[in-house]
Amino acid sequence: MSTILAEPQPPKDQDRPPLKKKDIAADHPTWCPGCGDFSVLAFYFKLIEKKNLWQEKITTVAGIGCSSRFPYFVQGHGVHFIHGRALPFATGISLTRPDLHLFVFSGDGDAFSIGGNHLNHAARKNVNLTYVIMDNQVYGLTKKQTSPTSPLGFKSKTDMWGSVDRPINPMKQLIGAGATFIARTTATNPKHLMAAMEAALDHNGFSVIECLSECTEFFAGAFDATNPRKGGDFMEVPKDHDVTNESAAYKLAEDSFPGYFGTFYDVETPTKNEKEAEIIEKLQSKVQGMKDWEILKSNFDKMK
Ligand SMILES: Cc1ncc(C[n+]2csc(CCOP(=O)(O)OP(=O)(O)O)c2C)c(N)n1
Ligand code: SF4
Ligand SMILES: [Mg+2]
Repeated sequence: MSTILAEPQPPKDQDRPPLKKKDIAADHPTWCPGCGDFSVLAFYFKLIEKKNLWQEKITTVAGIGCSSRFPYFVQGHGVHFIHGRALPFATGISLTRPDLHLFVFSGDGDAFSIGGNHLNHAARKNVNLTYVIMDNQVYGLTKKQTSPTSPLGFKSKTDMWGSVDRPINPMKQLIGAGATFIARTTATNPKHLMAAMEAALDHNGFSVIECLSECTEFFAGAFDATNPRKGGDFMEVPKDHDVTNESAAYKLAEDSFPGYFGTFYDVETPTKNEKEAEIIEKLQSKVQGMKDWEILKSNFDKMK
């Protein structure tokens, strides 16, 4: 007599133990000792643990740069894409797989220099993803060139006599671009960094964090002025700041370096994901029951 064996069933979500760091950590990070990027990675792991996210529910995307090595160090789906092009690639993932938590990591060069145009468009379209810009005010991977956030007078391989170009103000740029959640933090303040990452993840839409992350190799001490342990001042966004007021956010961003830390702007508006899903649903109801070739033929007939 034959016995019919039951098909093995995947564990139900409520029976699955939450991931621990050892389940999510992949290769040992290859950053220089003391690099601020270690801290961002550590809090990414903590966030995944805290939010009970499993590997198949997250995707980590990055461009090129020291900071963009991120996906290699995460045991999960990830893409190390072209320099400056992480956001268009991630936009495709976000629109086709709205069930995933999508995180994109970039450096200041990747985000504001070669990828500056993509950043503007992903922000104005309000694509649902979380974007962390690890700003060290220098090109680290390529060994010290001036970046769009390097301060005036910064001596580098591209500006041996000191940079003469005014640096961009990341907060002003992001507000102007139309990002719907904008926060500023630093790798040396773990509690603040974790809170910023959690708030960004909880936001529905394009959430972006500028995280000051020191390059100990090519711009050591760049952020001492933000670190009370180094005699600096960590100035939080005032408690009465209205995060839904764009002009107030812009006013906060006008403060000179080291500036404020916290959430500058946070508003809910429909995402590109929601708007496209609506269009697709409407159109699908019109072609219900039709074969693919019939839909194509009807479209071609309309063009005649
Ligand atoms: C199309 C293209 N142009 C230039 C480069 C060379 N390149 C690699 S990383 C990089 C800049 C890295 O700086 P940043 O984005 O600030 O990252 P960091 O290394 O500082 O974390 C440049 C110019 C490249 N890889 N591809
Ligand atoms: S070069 Fe700078 S940014 Fe790159 S790993 Fe080293 S310390 Fe970090
Ligand atoms: Mg950089």
